[in-house]
Amino acid sequence: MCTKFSRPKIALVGGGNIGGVLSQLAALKELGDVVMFDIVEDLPQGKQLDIVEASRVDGFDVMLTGSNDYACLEGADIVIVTAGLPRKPGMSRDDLLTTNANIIKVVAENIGKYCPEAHVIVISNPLDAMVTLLQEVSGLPAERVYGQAGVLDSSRFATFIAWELGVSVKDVNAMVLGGHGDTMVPLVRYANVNGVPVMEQLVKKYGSEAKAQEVMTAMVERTKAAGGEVVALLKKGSAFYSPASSAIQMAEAVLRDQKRVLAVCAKLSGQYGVNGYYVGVPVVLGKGGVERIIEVDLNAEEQKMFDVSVNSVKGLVEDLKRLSFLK
Ligand code: TXD
Repeated sequence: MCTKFSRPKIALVGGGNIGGVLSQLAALKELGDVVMFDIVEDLPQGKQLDIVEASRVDGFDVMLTGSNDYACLEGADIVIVTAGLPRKPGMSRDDLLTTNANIIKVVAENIGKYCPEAHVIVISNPLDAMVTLLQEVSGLPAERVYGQAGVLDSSRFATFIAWELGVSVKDVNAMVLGGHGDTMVPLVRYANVNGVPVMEQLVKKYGSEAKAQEVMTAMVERTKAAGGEVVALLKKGSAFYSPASSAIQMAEAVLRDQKRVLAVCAKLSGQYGVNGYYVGVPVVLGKGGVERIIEVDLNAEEQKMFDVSVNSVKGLVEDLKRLSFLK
């Protein structure tokens, strides 16, 4: 049975590794009541019961339920989608395309049927292609369907910078644009520690432009490969704590109308010279969803990297068309 509560309703489609952490974080922040859907019988019910039974200890006052029936999505204010398979060592995100497209298509149909007024945050990989598919099949407007990748990729970049400079990660601002793949674009020129450019600090630290550049390039490359680094260590499955935290930051921005400026996989309509494709860009995220897309001035080199990234997203979308998932 699915109960409709008066608090915001958060629906999680997928009750695996990321789904579990999403539920616990949403509860700890009291963002709303959480219903978790999964096709595996009893799994979402069991996970939700486990998390909610700590409510007295953690002091959260929300309800968590699990279901194997898509009807539980009814009335959701926000849906976070993690359904699908994660990568195994040696796999690229794109290797998941057909398998996860089959799953996302069904998820999208049910979102369109049961909660067409909801916001949807897609996490399933290959991210840019799955968001595109979910939006087209569900029929929800683009400003309410977006993907999580950039918040995590930016956080990874910021973490490496903080470690390198020996400063609090809280003072590091770093952003990663483009698709969620090997072609993502960490914005080196804009990375700063409380306003002071990171490159400037690296040059001071190492006393040479060349060495500073070498250190920065290593951080950029580690950021691009960070998902794979975790996959290789875990052996089974991919990162799940950090993607969950990142999506919860987005959900909070929407539910509490925070107007956060976050790197989000959003549908562009001419910005950055791109029309009709989902790509990671900074947006203002609030109760209207993607309320505004922020256009960062890119120099020729950055624009070139961004275009390469957009082309890889276009390639995945073409594949989805070829496989008849998209029109
Ligand atoms: O930043 C990002 N966007 C990501 C994305 C970072 C890391 C991992 N990312 C991707 O998220 C990953 O490549 C996967 O595609 C998803 C979910 O990762 P998770 O680690 O949570 O995978 P699990 O633990 O395998 O959970 C997936 C759940 C599992 O419980 C399945 O039973 C369920 O999805 N599943 C379904 N749910 C609903 N409907 C259908 N058809 C279905 N099929 C499987």
